[in-house]
Amino acid sequence: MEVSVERIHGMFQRMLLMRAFDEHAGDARRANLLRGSVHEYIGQEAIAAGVCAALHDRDYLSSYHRGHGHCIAKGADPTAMMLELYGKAGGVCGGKGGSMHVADFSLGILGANGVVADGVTIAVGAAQAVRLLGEDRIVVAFFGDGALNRGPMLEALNWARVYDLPVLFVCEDNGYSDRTRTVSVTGGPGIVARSEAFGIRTQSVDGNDLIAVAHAAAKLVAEVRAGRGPLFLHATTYRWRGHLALDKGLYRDPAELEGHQANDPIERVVAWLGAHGVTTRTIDADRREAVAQIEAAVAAAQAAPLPDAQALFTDVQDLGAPAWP
Ligand SMILES: Cc1ncc(C[n+]2csc(CCOP(=O)(O)OP(=O)(O)O)c2C)c(N)n1
Ligand SMILES: [Mg+2]
Repeated sequence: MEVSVERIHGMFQRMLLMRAFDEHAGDARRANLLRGSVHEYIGQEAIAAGVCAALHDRDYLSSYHRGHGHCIAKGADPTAMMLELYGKAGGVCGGKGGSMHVADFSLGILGANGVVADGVTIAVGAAQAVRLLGEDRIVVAFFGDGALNRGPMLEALNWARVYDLPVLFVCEDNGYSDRTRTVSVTGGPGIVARSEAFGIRTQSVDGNDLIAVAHAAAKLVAEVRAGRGPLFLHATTYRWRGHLALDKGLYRDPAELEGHQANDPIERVVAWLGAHGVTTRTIDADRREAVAQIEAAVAAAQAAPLPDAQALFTDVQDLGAPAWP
């Protein structure tokens, strides 16, 4: 299944937006301009871009704590996301969710999630609903390598297989679970063996190679759409920043990071696009456009008002009387 140069170019533009968004988000958190946790996606952009390009607007997506890239890749508005990170009115969740809860139900984005592996159970629940309602959509669950060591993840894999649900599981294997090397806390032969143990066909891909991810995802998504799910994509990658914005990453060898930075997924696409007739001038314009778009998003977020105090009582689970007078 060939993916056109034009489509790869579009995915590349989304990757530039993700990079610019998280460069700002991380810096803003370190400068205490934002509250809460911010987990940067820098270095992993090819996975979200390649997978989401295979999805339709009506397809569902669930994410995890490193969730900004998935939302941008699925088409969420970076300005509404930035407003959310700044806790402002007009944010995708009304400014009440922050980085770890970015969501946009109108685009099928069921949300980032701060509880490791729990987004995967939400994805499987959504897939069960799709099946029960006879709807024509599929679900993609993004999660990290650390999620494979939590019970809910294993229950989700099992349930999806038992009911043959239309889910594509996408593991972004960056080698770390918080500040721990995942391999040092994982029993058995590894992630692929684990998903395959549930009878779920699994494909591995270099997650820093957009072209490879896009081709693998196009094929797997088409199979899930045709009713051959659930399937599993294992994408190897590396995160450039600390686990979260305030983590300086002192537990890892700087040479390890430098080695991975030389394997920048964005620069790899630049080389590929160049070899396929896209000019340096066009690429430079793309880079400027992404930065300008994020700068405009930041300016809008900084200028926007905080939510109205009454908003404290909306969108919360208990719709009864306020807990205090
Ligand atoms: C149930 C649960 N346990 C522990 C944590 C703390 N925690 C946050 S992220 C993380 C590691 C996640 O690693 P991985 O899934 O590989 O994602 P990555 O951060 O590498 O992208 C942990 C242990 C949590 N958020 N939820
Ligand atoms: Mg990880």
